[in-house]
Amino acid sequence: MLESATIHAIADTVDWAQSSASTIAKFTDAHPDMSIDDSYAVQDELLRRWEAKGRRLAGLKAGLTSKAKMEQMGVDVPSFGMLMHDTCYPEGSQIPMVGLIHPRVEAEIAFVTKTELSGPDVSVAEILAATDFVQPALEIIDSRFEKFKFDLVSVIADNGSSSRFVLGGRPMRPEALDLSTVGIVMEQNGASVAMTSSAAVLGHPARAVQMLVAWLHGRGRSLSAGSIVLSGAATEATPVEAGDAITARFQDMGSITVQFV
Ligand code: 0L1
Ligand code: MG
Repeated sequence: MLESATIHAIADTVDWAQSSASTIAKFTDAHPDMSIDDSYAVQDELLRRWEAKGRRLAGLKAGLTSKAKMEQMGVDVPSFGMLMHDTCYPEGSQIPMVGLIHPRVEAEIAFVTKTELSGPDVSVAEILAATDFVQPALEIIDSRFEKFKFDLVSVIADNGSSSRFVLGGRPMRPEALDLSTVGIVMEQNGASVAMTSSAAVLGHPARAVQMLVAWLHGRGRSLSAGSIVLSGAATEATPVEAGDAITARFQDMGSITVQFV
């Protein structure tokens, strides 16, 4: 593990880069021995600082949970990150480009839990029973690393590129649909840019929640009731610019539109 002073210094850099929309070099350039555990220690330090400033944790994100995303980013295991309450935008929002560097949009299925989930091996059935509702979501990711190039250790320290997220469409009870076969189409300015099925997320997006709960268990934690969980993008992320309108249509679950201004 890196020394605590180094974890704090990396958290300083991430916090500054995120709040000033500035790019930084990968952390592994300066710290080649940095580990994934170090990166999650950076996330813990970021959360400590953010909560001290009054920011609230709304939930957690699983990232890199589809083959398309893993191939796009050149990694082979998922990442987990924090969703802060003040980064949630309502459906139909105009999302300012100010404060963003080179954002990309992902269409995801969100889970909102109603009971606590804990343990090393919760089943998909247990995840669904603990889910209050599932809902279409957009995640706007924005890597703080130059040219969106990083390794797994660095991107986890950057809170998994978390930047903004939007919940919309139709909240549904999970048993009201087959979550493993939800068709998803993403449009940019009216043209289709991605078309996929929720199956691309580990065969069933609840498996991303399952992995998240197991990972939390390994850290002596649980997923509390009332958490929002983004299960990860089923497609590659779509780069956006000011003026772009993005609509994601989810079979039987409605659609979400946002505009970047
Ligand atoms: O939510 C995601 O899938 C992003 C995880 C981090 C990697 C990236 O920035 O694409
Ligand atoms: Mg995502």
